Amino acid sequence: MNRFAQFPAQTYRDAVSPLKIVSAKVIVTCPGRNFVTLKIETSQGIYGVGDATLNGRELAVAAYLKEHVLPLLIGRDPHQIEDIWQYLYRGAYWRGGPVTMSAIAAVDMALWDIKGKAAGLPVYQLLGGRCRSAITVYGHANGNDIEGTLEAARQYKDLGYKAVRLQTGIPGLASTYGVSKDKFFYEPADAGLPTENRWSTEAYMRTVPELFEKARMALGDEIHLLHDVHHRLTPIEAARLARDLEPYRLFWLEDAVVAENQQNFRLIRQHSTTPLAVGEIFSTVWDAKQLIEEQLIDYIRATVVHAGGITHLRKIAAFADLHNVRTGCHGATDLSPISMAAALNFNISIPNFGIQEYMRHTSATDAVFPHDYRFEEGLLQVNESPGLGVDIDEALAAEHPYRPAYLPVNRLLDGSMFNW
Ligand code: EZ4
Ligand code: CO
Repeated sequence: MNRFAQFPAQTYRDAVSPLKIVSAKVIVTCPGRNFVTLKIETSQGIYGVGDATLNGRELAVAAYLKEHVLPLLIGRDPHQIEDIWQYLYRGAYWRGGPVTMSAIAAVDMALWDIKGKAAGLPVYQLLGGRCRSAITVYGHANGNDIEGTLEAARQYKDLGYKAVRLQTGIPGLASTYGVSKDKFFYEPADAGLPTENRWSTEAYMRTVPELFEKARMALGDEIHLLHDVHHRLTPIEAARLARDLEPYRLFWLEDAVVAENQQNFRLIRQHSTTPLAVGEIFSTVWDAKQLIEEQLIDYIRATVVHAGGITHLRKIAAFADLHNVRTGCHGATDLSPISMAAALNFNISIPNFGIQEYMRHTSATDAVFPHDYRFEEGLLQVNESPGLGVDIDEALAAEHPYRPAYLPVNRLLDGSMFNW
């Protein structure tokens, strides 16, 4: 017998099912802010949509998809989600990174959408069904000063939110992360060239504990309070802030330090019991391996669009579940309603869901992306329609052409470049 005999020469482009991918296109639209959407069409008229938005670098992902991914999809069986994922990930040779993983994510979402529509089931049913009745979300309360932030937080409480993130302007700084011009719709990518912010860690460290002390007094013990440091502290500074915030029992302290060096989080852990969240900019499980394995964090913020789609996020979540880490998917407005729909189908199907970030899209965005999910009393209800329960209105999308928009950059008071 020939030891080197091969399996039958099936080409994996051949559809196992009768369904075939016949066309795919990338749609860039700016209904108030930029979104990149992938639409994959099949031989049986079923199509799927995926989000490929990477804030401030949108056209890089659009080009990656158009030039290097779409030609590889035509003729494939859209049901082969895992194989297509592996083909795009391993097959590129150049693994990972936000551009590649956002492109793969868009394909993955669109394929799950197609599978759901072909089966006549919402995607979460294909992922194992419901593990909970609805998805707890947190909103963003912010103000130019502590009083303004508390006022916004009261409004979220009145809307039924069970969790709210608090960010406040810092005395002495003209602007900072998380404080919006329009109080309900925060969009940091606000200019054709990056806006310059100035930063003082000292001023920030003085203000935040006072914010949370007053917030507990004003809002009570019941509501979950969260805060995003947005990568601006060193490990020892973060350890001190996390310790100073302990009396106010935060749900989490997010992105306390830059996570490129995963062991940064050890020092914070040694000094504080404030729960830690990180990972909105992670692309793969490898960005979080040590963080999860050593239980250095409590919540992993990796999200469906920037971390390779539902297929890869499920693996991250399963790995996290082994280590008592829950999910807390990124859900800012730069993630389109397609990402939100995918995240909700994912969240409802996994055992270790923690919380979902939810920033409202503007009505212009909602009109371009009609969707079935809905907010009720601090919870998001998931679609019961087949697939992801979200669509793109292409005619409307075409009325909003792309506009260059960058995230801000951040400098210390002496002018040194810093993390935004
Ligand atoms: O700054 O999505 O927790 N949410 C965040 C976001 C990010 C934006 C960047 O595009 O940190 O507001
Ligand atoms: Co964040």
